[in-house]
Amino acid sequence: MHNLDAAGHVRGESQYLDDIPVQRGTLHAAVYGSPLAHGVLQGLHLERARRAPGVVRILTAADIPGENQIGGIVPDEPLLAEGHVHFQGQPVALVLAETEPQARAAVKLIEADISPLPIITDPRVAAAQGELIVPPRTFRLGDPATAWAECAHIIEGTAENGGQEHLYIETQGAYAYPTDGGGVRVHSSTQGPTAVQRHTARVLGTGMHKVEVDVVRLGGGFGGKEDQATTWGALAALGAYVLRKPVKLVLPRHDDLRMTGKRHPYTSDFKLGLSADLKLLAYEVTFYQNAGAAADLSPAVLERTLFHACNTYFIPNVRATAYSCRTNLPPNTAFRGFGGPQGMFVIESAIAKAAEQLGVPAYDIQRRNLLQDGQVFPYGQRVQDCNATQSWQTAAEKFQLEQWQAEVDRFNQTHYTRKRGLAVMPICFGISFTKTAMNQARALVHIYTDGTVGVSTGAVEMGQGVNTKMVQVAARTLGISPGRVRLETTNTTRVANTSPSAASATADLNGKAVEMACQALRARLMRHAADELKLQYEGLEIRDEQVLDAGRPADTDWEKLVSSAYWKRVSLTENAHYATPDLWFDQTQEKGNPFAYHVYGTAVVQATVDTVRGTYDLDAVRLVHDFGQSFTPGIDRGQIEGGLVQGLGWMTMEELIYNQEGRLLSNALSTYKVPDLYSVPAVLDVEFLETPGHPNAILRAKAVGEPPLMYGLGAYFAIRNAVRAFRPEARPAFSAPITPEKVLLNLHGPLPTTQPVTSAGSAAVPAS
Ligand code: LUZ
Ligand code: MOS
Repeated sequence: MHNLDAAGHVRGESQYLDDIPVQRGTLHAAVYGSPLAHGVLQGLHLERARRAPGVVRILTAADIPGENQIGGIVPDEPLLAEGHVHFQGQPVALVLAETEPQARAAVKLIEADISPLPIITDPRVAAAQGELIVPPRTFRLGDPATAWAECAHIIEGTAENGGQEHLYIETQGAYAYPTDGGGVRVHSSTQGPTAVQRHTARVLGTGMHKVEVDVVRLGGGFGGKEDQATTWGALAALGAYVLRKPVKLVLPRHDDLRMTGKRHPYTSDFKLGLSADLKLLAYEVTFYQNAGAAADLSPAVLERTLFHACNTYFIPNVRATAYSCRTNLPPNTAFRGFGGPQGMFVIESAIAKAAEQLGVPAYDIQRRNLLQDGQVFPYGQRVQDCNATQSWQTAAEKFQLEQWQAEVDRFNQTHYTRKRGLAVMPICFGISFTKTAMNQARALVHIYTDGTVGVSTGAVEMGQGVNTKMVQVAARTLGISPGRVRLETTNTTRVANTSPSAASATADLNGKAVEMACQALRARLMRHAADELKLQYEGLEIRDEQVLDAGRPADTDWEKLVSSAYWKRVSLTENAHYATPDLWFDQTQEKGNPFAYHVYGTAVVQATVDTVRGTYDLDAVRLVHDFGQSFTPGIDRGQIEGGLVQGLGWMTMEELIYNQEGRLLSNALSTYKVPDLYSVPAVLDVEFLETPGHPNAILRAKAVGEPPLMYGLGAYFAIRNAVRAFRPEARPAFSAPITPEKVLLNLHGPLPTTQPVTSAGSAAVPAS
């Protein structure tokens, strides 16, 4: 089955927020953001902006009828700044005008009196000053303190990664209008309709029942709209509520880049102990997360870093500590992988450093320490149905790893201006929201009297193909053609209290609810058929829209059956609730069973470095991935390709640069480089691992959204290996992204004697 959206996208017919017809009288909004990253807000000069052409009203914190608070996990984030500003671009005032250009022009006439306060951009500085978002957390297994004595080798070091801009093609935005009875309807480009609803109600000082949020689809989310769509939804709703007029707020790209949070930069210290035969015996790691100016989702991201601190390796003695550090940057947020990639980059760096000190290939260490059934993760969950070794061996055989490495070595012996590097990147990713309560979903299914079907869920279509999956689940379960099924918009009045579409779990959670609703409807229809046709219920089934009795066609089909059920007053609507079984987590012990299952896979990455210029090509990525029993292989392969390339970009070229004043310098696509078609490896080979899938996965097709991003880490290590093939004494810092500038300096620059501990995990440059 093709992706339902494919034709509409290609023809430009698919509806996004900006395609919703604009009602007469709609006002257009633009946001005035703080010009300084930290200070006391003494006063606002709005007079000139108020007199500007087309301006109808300017709203500030004082106009908020309810609570000026949108913090999801910690209540530390005002919708509009009040008293203090904490990051550059923090929303301070909302201009409402007759046209969008008028609103944006008026914003430029606003000035603020701000007495500056000291600005922190570096998470280690924040931690040293006690600026923590939440208390630190530590995951423990065994006892590293005593294990060091048994280690033949102990490797210590530092690793850091930069942030990452989501760069969804559709920027943040919302369109809100007043509804009958004093409510408001918000069309929002959000992954979390309920989050927008909840915070809008809070800001307006009304009940959630008066706020309806509707989502057709997003032009990309990647985590950037899991929590941070709320600001723009609530601002548009505030305007609509106060003025009783429709209000549209769509961020221009430049505002979106500078005002919204991104993937968290981290800087981390590691200590890894190995036995003489390269078994990992002990690991201590401390993560400093650059959270930005408010909590947002940072505590949850931090937690997932700890969950994935050992990637796909068993280490019997672990102590992993994580600090969420408050800085004066825009609050960083969810981004595909959600802290997992940051944790995995550190253990892979530690292994790479161990390999180079011991003079062995990193893959010798990786291979000897893969997880196996019966072992235990540091967070207490038992390793079950583990495909780590299977995926590694399949990759090693299919891609002839040893010969491949030998070819790379031969190439390097005979070439000087180009050098090659190879890296293996195995992954393990836990599927479920780490907050157990969020692992629930509902579906509402209507069968209409003509036999067509409408399905509503809490899933948000953001290009990942979840609507196509939901249609497949409904059609398969009911035994009818997918052409009869329509996926409705995601709407809080049809499906309430939803979790955001996130954590790779959306198809599983919502799909299970759809499956349950459709199973109930099918059973009800089969009972009705049994009554009508005087047949045994047990022998009845429906396949390809034909009712079968003990495998032979009975005297009714889908359409006739539905119609007759209606006339006999049988309910044709079902609402189902799904909650993932057997999940729990005890935060006082940091132990539990947080994940429904894990996804495994192994990628091999080859890079070629131009040793004169420092530029490089990613020649090939060949990977074996555990899809379980995929029922949408085209969509799932697309998720692998997209996630991988997003990971490659983060590791190699996407470099967020804030200056010491907390101003984003890489604030446009001329200064922030993202992968394009030419960055995609010439060879991109995706092999489906033969596995039975998992019963907690929808139709045994395992979650596929986030895991592939982490294959991209392999690019960092492949490039690093190529640099060292040219200059064996080079010790490139474990500092991602490994841009061509860094490669060039490592090829020809001075050799650092010790690895420098630098700042924010995003390159810091002096204020200009
Ligand atoms: N969001 C969240 C997520 O709230 N909890 C999670 O565990 C998660 N994981 C991945 C992406 N988003
Ligand atoms: Mo996401 S990082 O699953 O919104």
